Amino acid sequence: MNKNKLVFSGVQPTGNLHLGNYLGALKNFVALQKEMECIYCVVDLHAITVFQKPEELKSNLLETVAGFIAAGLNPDKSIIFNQSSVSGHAELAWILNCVSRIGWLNRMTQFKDKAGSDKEKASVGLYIYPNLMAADILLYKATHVPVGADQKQHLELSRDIAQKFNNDFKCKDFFPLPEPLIPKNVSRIMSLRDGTKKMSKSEESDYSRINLKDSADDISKKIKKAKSDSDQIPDNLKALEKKPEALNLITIYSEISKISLEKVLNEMSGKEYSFLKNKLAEHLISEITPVGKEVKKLLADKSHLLQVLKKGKEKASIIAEENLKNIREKVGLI
Ligand code: AQP
Repeated sequence: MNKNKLVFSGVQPTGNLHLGNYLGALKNFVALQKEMECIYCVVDLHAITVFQKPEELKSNLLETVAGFIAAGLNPDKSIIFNQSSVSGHAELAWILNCVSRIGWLNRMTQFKDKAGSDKEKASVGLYIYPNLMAADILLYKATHVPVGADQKQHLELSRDIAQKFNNDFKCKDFFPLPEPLIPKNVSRIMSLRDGTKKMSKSEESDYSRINLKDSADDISKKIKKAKSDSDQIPDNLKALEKKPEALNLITIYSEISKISLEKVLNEMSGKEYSFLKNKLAEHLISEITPVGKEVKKLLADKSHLLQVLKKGKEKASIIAEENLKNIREKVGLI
């Protein structure tokens, strides 16, 4: 266990966890807990930057914790808690709102994507979301952040904020500059309906994603209906450049079967996509449905999940309070 490295990452409780969260984040979280100290947070304050029905938010929170544990996170090894239970996240976010620059936030593409065409109507919280993300990471002085590629820009902003804080308050190396840990091949799993959009919890069509709780039957149907290509499978990646849906299916297959992309193309070139889809569905069913069953089992005893959150909050609070004391001191707050 490397004591000089600390991992922090968060997942929003905005709906069902899906294959993108699983391959882009959760699998990486599980692997890292063997090597480093890890803090995994259900970021409910991030979720409310877009309106959430209160009852749904509560049940999504528990469902996300169940997803963490079902995917293999061990609450005795990793700290698992929800963001709003440690008030230091909000306090540090305010301090960092005063360090971060409006020009920096104006460049964030996720705000543009999520706010859509009428950004005047988006919440202020959605706009300053990346400052809260920086606070989440810096509150624990985390050194490594496992995320999907969609979060790379926010993480770069966290580094800029950390650097500016260290410069402004003349405390070189006070905040470490957090490093992203982005999975190489599966940095971005795309929608099964539109290969140019990422697979997402809030996408309206359930056919756009594989949920961890999907049954074997759901998975088969969704993969069968997934957009692919009328041509046969090519023998090289270049030929897939303008075929994002086909590339997405091949990428998912490569990741889930642990066969390199090149090898998949070697083995499957000249075959119809229906052949790939059948094999992909088989692999997904054998890897994802046991996780989904475990999620359902864990949700049957909510007291266990609440206990995990309580214990995680206690451990996270100790680190957060100690760091906040020093942060207040640097800023000149009494
Ligand atoms: N499609 C994806 N491919 C790879 N990684 C992904 N992640 C999310 N979608 C994909 C990674 O999962 C982690 C948790 O993400 P999140 O739930 O906190 O927020 P998100 O990225 O905004 O996820 P969604 O599903 O798109 O949620 P909504 O629809 O509510 O906005 C992150 O590490 C993310 O990179």
